[in-house]
Order: sequence, then structure tokens, then C-alpha cells
Amino acid sequence: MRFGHFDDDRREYVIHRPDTPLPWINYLGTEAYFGIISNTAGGYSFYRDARLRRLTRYRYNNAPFDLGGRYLYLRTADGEFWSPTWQPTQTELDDYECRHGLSYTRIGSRYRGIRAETLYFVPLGETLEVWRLKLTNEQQSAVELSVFSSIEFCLWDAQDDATNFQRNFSTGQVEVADGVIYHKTEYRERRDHFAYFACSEPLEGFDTARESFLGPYRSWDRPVVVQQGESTGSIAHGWQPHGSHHVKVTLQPGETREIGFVLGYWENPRDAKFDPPGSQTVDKRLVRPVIERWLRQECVDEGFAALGRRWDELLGGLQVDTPDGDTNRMVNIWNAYQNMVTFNMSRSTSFYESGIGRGMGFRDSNQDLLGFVHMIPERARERILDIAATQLPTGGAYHQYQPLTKRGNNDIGSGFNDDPLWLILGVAAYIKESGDWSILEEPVPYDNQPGSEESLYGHLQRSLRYTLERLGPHGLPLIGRADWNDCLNLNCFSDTPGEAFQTTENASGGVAESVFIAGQFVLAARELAGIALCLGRPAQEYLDAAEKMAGTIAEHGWDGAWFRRAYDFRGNVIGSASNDEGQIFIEPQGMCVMGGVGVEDGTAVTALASVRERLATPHGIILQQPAYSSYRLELGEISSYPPGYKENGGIFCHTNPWLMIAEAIVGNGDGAFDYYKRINPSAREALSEVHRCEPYVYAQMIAGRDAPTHGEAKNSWLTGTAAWNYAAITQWILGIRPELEGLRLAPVLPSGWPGFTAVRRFRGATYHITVERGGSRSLLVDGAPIDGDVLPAAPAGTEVTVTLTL
Ligand code: BGC
Ligand code: IFM
Repeated sequence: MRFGHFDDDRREYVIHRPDTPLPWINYLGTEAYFGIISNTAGGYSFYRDARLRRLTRYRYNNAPFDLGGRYLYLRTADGEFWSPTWQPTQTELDDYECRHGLSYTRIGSRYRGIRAETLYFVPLGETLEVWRLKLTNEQQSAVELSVFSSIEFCLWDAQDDATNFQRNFSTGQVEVADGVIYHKTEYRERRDHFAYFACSEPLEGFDTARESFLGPYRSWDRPVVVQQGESTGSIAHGWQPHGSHHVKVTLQPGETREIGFVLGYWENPRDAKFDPPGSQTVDKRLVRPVIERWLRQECVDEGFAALGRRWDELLGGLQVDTPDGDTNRMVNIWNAYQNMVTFNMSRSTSFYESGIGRGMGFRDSNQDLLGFVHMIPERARERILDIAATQLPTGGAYHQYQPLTKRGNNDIGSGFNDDPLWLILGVAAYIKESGDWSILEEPVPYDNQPGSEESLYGHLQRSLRYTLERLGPHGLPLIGRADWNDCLNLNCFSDTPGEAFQTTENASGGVAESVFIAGQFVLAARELAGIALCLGRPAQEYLDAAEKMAGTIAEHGWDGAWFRRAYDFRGNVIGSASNDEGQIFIEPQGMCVMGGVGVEDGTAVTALASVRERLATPHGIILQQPAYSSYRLELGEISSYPPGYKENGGIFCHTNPWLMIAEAIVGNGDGAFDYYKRINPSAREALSEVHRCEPYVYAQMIAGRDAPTHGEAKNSWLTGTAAWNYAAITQWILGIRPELEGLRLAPVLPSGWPGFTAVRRFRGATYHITVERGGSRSLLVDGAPIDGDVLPAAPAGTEVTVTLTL
């Protein structure tokens, strides 16, 4: 069953009914000002940091699930009112359509002969969002309409805002000037910043106090102001600052009118002191022209067109035409788009991530680069340097950092022993794409401490050393608090039955080991060796270390038919046929093969056959089997999940592309593509009533075979699944793969495909690629045959024609 359809020409997903199984959301903003918006206009906005600079309030896990957002109400003179985005009044609309596009959303409906369509987007280069409401009177007679807007301001720090009421009910401050509502509450500091909410039309009235707008004991479904048709002109003093405009319009039959709203963030430069000291009013001199500009319709039209052009350019980095429509749609539009979103948001803000707990992730953000770097390499470069500056002098890493301060997050701390190795993989991806070797010479501090700078190359060396200095009893890397699998906490133990487990304290002294990190180490050491060789620096040490680790995996990490997962604190094996549950895990199968382990001796093929036999389901590949049926102190959080969910036997989509890549590495194009299709959201669209999450983006998890809800997705949008699937399909199956020496073309296609074409921008040149099956293998570049599969470097600005016959 479907709840909408893809409009590929317009690069939109069109939702046909407001009551989707779950709120289906989209993102506004691509640079610094962001918001999430659901198909019924729910959601919130923030400037740069979803926790510390939250503009509008949102209550997660509400009932209804999605309540609070960018709401508008229409009211006719007879007193009937409705929300043209369905929520919050839930009026049964005569028709309804939501179009989620690339960084914009358009929600339209018709009721009582009034067509209303609202376009929401963030113009490039601005720290504001535009709502453009278009009203058309499709009745035979003139109609007088009242329009009310509504947003609830957040007092900046979303965590504090949701908890610290004794203080916050006294801090709220607003100001209304020339029809603009300014929210100027300070957050424990007096900086010259504020939010504003403006409307293009002369106001009939306004409200800035939530209680005045809603009325006591009421909610957004029937605000007293809307019901009565009259604003109160309230000014919030403490309590809950709110923003509402009231505009009246009379529409003749067939007439269309547009009304603009602008919600934005403003911070005056520190040295711009216009107002006399002690002034209690917001300094509006710099912001006024910005507001006025974005209330003008031509400006909005131009800004919206510019956003579209920006996306043309971003997506122009790679466009493919394959025999499979779901592949084309995901690669050309939605997967690339999701990559931008994960790059910007990391794991902070979605319908499942509250914007409070998680900043940028050392592990996560490095992986997100894989799908983003070809779009804007300069931003990837900046991100890498930010991440590396949070690395600790030991080579270890803070697990996360706050985007606003760019400082490591002490609450979560460090000790996830896979973290440092992702930096090598992220940097390698950047250099492969951009050819920018200079990044390695950039001086980067450790833990942001001035004076501790070392070249980025030095950071990468420390990352490898971090693993080598932390090997366990079998010579495998110590896992620390966890590796990629956050919930495999193997240094949890207790000598007293029933005693609470201990992780952090014991992680450093714990001796649990990870075969996953071993595989990741082999991959990362070989990557660093490749970089070193290109630079003419010593590389043998890394190659030897990789070789040795591969040997250790063969000795202690191979179980006979697959790679083992780990050894726990007491040296007991995890992920082995000898275990009663958790016999086979997906992660080491993918990572070891990606590192090249077992590829020559055939064990890789054996491991992949085991995955297919034991872990593959029609909805994707399960993380491990059999799922743990009860809690096990020595394994930690993984066994706290019910069987079939999350890390305990869920289809953790992030890992699936590792298996696609592994299948491609051993030359099995059919196997790789088969896995690709199983979790491709577009290919699952027809199953929307089972899948339930958005059919246009990947979710972190699909419930596994052991779950009663097998096939149901959760935690959509912010997942490493996006970047890795993009890498799997584009670089390994289609085989258009950036390498240090240039662009490699090495497809491993499904056998039924006659070929495909692609246009790929790479280091400034544009490659027009045709891959076709034919008599004998040849690779022609601009008509001339070349050896090997790496395309010769072409000068920036040139067009290259490439034909590969398989
Ligand atoms: C979740 C993991 C997540 C981790 C982050 C766990 O509860 O299951 O998926 O990575 O929290 O700390
Ligand atoms: O690897 C992690 C990731 O960092 C956050 N989400 C869950 C994954 C698996 O535990």
C-alpha cells in the first residue's frame, strides 16, 4: 500500500493523505539555519545547533505523535476555521497534498472552496525560513478570510527549555515593532541575538503570549483567538513566548493572493553597538532590510529558484541511468539528498533524534563524508579538520562534539576504540575525491588545545598507533566501551550476581577484543599505506601491521564458516558456532572482507555464503542470529533489546552495504544488487503499510525476523546507511570509484543488466560514462583504448567520454 508517489521530474515525494503511518518529514536548510518539517507542517527550527540555538519549541513523543510546528489557520466570517496543513485542527479537507522536495516542502489543500498552498524553505546564505502562503478563492462569491499564524518560541537551549521551568517561566521577553515579533529572551548570557517572525501584510492583530493565543486549558486544535477571530495583542512576560499574526483578506471569485511569513535568527556583530548602552530594545538596523527583502514576493521566487539551481549543481556530481528505476531515483535524487542531511545533522535532529543528546559524531561524521564529499569537497575538508581537532593526544577520540562549540562532548567521553580509525577512512575518501593532498599538512590541535598542533597526517598515524597500543590477549584490538556496535559492551561484568554492570570505569582496563576493529584496522592501515606511498613516505610499517592483523584474524577471528565477532572480558568468544545465541554477526563479515581479509584464500566467499544462509531476509540482512533471548550482563546493552530490534537481531541497515561491497569485492554482482534492492526505500514503497517510515530515505533499522513487526522501519533519516548505500551502489556495483590515483571504473553488475550510463564530475572534469556488455573487454577514453581501469586525469573543465565494454 502506498501513501503517495514519487514525482521524479520535480524531485519530490508527493504524499496523498495527511495520516501517514508515521510523520513523514523533510529538512529545511542546507548551511546553518535548519528545520525539520512533517507532512502536516509539524517540526521545529534551529540555528546551527539543535540543542543550544533552538528557535521554536517541539515536544517529542507527543500525542498526537507530531504536534507543534509552523501552523496557519484560516477562518471564514461565519466563524469556521481549519488548518490548511491538516494539523492541528485535523479538519477533513476536500483534498490534501504534501510535496517534500529538496530542502523545501509544499503543503496544499482545499476546503470550502479555498485552495491554500504553503511553501516552506530556507533561502541560500540566510539564517531564516520563508513560508509563502498562496490562497485561491475557488467559490462563486467573494470570501473574507482571516489568516492566523502560530509558532511557539523555544528559550534557546532545548534541554533547559524542557526542564528548567523554575527559571524559564520568568525569563521570556518579546518585543513587537512595525508588525514584527521579536523573541529576545536571553540564555544566561547577554548576547545580541534574537529570533523574529514577520508577515508581509498589514496586521489586524498579533499575540506573543501562548496562553492568550490558545486560551487557558486549550491546545492548538482550537485556539481561542482563532475561534473568536480576534488577536489580543498580548505581550509575553515570562511564561511561554509565542508568535502569531492575524491578517484579513477578501478574495474575489478566482482571485489568488500570496502572503509571506519569515521566521529567522539574527545575531548582531559584537562590535555593532548602535543602541545606547542599557537599551532594552532589540537592535533592528541590520536585520530590518533582511526581513523586508524576504517578505517581497519576487525575492522569494528568486530565492526559491536559486535553491533549485543549487540542487541541480549538487546532484550534477553524479547522475546515472541504469535499467533499474529504484536505483536511478535513489542515486540521482534521494540518497544524495539524505547524504547532505546526514552530513549536516549527524545524528542530532530528526523525528527520532531529539536534537538534544547528540552532536556531531567522530565515528558517524567520518562515515557521513563518504556520501557527501563529492558534492562539496570544501565543506568536507572543513569538517575533517573540525573532527580531527577533537582527537585526543592518545590518538583516541571524543565520541561526539557539539557543532556550535566544536568541542568534544565530555558527557559521552571517549573509549569507543573504533573511533580513531574512521578518521583515516574519512580522510582517505576526501583525498580520493578531491586530489587535495594539502589537507595532510594542515596543523591540527589535539583536544582543541592551542600549542598541541600536529599535521593531519600525524593524527592519522596516531589513530593507527592507538589500535596497535591496545591489543588484547589474542592480539586483537581491545574493544573499549564498544566498537561500531554501540550496544556490544563487552567490558561489562560483575562478580556479584545481580550487581549493576559497569562499563566506562572498566573499559580502559577491560581486555575484551573486537574482530570488527581488527578488520577495520586492516582496511585503515592499507589506506594509510596507500597514502604514504603516494607521498613517498614510509609505508611498509603499515602494510606489515595490516598483514599481521589479517593473520591474527585468520588465527583467532575465523570460526570455520564465518568471522567471529569478539572476545568478552573473560576471553569467551562471541559470534561463534559454539555460542548458544549470537552465533554469527554481520559486522565482521562485511568489515573483514572490505579490508581484504580472506579474499585470496576464499574464506571471504565462505563467510558471505554463511551470511546469505543465516542472516538474509526479504527485508534486509539481520545484524546477528540467533537473537539474544534474555539479558546478559557480559554483553551489555545489545541483550537488553527484545529479539529482532536494533542491535539484537534487527536489520541494522547501516551494515547491509558492507555486505553489498563485500559481494562486489568477490565479484558477485547479483548478490550485491540483490541486497541493495532489499533495503532500497523506493523499492519498498509498495510495502509502506509494513515499512511505515518515509519511502524516500533510508531508516537506521528495519525490524528483524525475530520481531513481531518484521519489516517495520524505525529511526529514519539520520543513519550511516545513507552514505554507505550510496558508496555501495555507486562505487562498487556501478563501480565508479574515486581512488588516490584517479577515477576507477570497475563495475560489478547484476547479470541481467545490459549496462548503464552515468555522468560523473570528478576533480573538476566531467566524465560521460557508458558501460555495456560486448564481445571482449575494452576501455576507451575519448575513443582511445587504455590499460587497466583507472581513467587518466583530465584537466578541470574538460569533458571526457568513456566507454567500457564488459
Ligand atoms: C542504540 C544505538 C545507539 C546508541 C548510542 C543505543 O541505545 O541502540 O543504536 O547507537 O544508543 O549511544
Ligand atoms: O555505530 C552506531 C552509530 O554510531 C550510532 N547508531 C548506532 C550504530 C550501531 O550501534
